[in-house]
Amino acid sequence: MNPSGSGSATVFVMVVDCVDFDGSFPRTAVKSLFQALERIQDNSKRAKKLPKLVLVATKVDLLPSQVSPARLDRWVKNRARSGGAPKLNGVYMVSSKKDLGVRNLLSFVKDLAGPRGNVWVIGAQNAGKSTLINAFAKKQGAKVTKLTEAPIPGTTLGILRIAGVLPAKTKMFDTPGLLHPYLMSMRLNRDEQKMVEIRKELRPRTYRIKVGQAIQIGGLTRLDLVEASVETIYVIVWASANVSLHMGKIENADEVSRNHVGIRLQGCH
Ligand SMILES: Nc1nc2c(ncn2[C@@H]2O[C@H](COP(=O)(O)OP(=O)(O)OP(=O)(O)O)[C@@H](O)[C@H]2O)c(=O)[nH]1
Ligand SMILES: [Mg+2]
Repeated sequence: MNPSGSGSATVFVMVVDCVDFDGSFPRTAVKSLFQALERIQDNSKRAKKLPKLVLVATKVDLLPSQVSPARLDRWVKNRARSGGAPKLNGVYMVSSKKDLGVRNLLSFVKDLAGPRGNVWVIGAQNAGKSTLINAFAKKQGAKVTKLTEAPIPGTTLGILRIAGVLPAKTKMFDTPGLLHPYLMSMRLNRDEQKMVEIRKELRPRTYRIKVGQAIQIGGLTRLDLVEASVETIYVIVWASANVSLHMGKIENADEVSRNHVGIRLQGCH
């Protein structure tokens, strides 16, 4: 059965990076997309052609393995709702690298798109769009040119039509990632971006700090505990293992960063 009911639906596959959900969730694009969808919906004659939206949280292999799938599912839906995504046709957690959930997602997208649909893979830079399409192609055993995947945001520069993965008359497009100028990674150079990139399963690093103490997060940022209503607080840092952390007194923190940023405290020079 074709759930789109029309045989040719437009499907947006919105790819979000699990380990940087808020940073990779395309808020502005989602807002304008939904405003456009609402306008279409108001025009009841065209209601059948309503585009479909599938949210894909990718790179689940990087999350700590003890995170339960049900909890993750709830969390993703919550974050998406607060990010402004009202109605989703489907929510999928996948790993293109470890081939988790790719088959299910692909068959869902195929059903939604129907035999002559258009599938647009959209999302923030570096979210994992091209890698996901490559994983689709591999699943299909399609002989298509592999799309370029890279840890550097802004790898795909134009809209690319990918033939041979979905049925003949269905079109699938890879798109350049949307830019989030507020992301810290946008201010780093390529080497630094590679350094902060999360390549292995994330492990939390926990500190117990009191007022007057600071945690230096690589050369990226520093957290000073200036005031607290309790004696100590726990701080959990989720970052690539390549980003070294340092805890100490606030009064010494400037000196620590002067002496060690770029050497022992990496992530930025
Ligand atoms: N561990 C892991 N890494 C992934 C996964 N999917 C993508 N990546 C990595 O994430 C980085 C970005 O992947 P791309 O597919 O190039 O991302 P994109 O969304 O196409 O990026 P732009 O073309 O810049 O918009 C690459 O280093 C990939 O290897 C995944 O499922 N697991
Ligand atoms: Mg790409």
